Amino acid sequence: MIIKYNPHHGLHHPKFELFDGKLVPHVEIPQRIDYMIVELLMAGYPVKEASDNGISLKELSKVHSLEYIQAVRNQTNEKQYKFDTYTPVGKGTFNTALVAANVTLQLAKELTKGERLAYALVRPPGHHATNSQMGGYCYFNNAAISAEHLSKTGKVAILDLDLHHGNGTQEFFYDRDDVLYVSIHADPKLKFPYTTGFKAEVGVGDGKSFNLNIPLPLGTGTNGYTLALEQALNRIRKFNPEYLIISFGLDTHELDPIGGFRLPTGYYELMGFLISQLDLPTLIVQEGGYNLEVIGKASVNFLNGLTAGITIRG
Ligand code: OKP
Ligand code: ZN
Repeated sequence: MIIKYNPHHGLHHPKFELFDGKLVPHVEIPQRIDYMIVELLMAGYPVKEASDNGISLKELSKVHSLEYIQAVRNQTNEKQYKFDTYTPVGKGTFNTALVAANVTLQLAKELTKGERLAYALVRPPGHHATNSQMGGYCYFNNAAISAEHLSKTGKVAILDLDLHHGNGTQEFFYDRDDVLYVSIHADPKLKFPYTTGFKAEVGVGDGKSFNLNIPLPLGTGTNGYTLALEQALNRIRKFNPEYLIISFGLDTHELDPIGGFRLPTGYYELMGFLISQLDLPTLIVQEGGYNLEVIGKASVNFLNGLTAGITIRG
């Protein structure tokens, strides 16, 4: 198993977000990854620094428009490139987002060489970013860039476990039957991104029935979550992909400051174990998760569950 992070991820450090007309401290901060690294190392996981940017403009522009990439690079805060007020572009944003995409893509390439499990411990997250708009703390869609790459070798299932619906990822593959998008998230009537993530969004054209949204009520605990996860895993089994990408959010934790589900730290081990039963080469991409005290331990538990499952199956 490989775990990699970008040692310079702290160059992107949003201070505030504009929420309900007020400036509130930003939750998507560098300490998230720093705290997770400490817990993973203490648990004996091999966390390694990723090498610097090697992603090509060609790979990035398969998912994002050149105009948009330039806008992030030029620190453009113009409205046309944003769909909310939570996602500021600063001096370090372009490089940090670029390296996050790079680390994730490097690990995706490891899967094609036979690696069974890889974890991109990246920030900023990516699943809300669309072709030409940033939003929901996301700039470049790390999971989508990697799925696009892997789809050249075989079918890809994306399992989005972040509390929020991954509108960006859904949009990229909405008309395709070679990339399945399955997401379990909080009811979008009540939670960001508000306008997508409903059950009725099933895909279009060739992609019809290759998009599965499983919205759950606020307050969902372990029982409700496990039922949803079984449904998601069954759909993925039926799809029979070559690769699995997990958009891994830890904002489903009961103590998350912007969450709303009730999953305790110990539950993530079962989550990992259930997913391991798919028996697929798996790329984990870090998305959200904002309680610094719990995300490290929850992540360790998730890996414990995943790797226990892999060991049992030999
Ligand atoms: C990004 B990811 C609270 C409003 C926050 C934006 C949520 C972005 C979540 N101040 N709304 O999916 O974890
Ligand atoms: Zn989230």
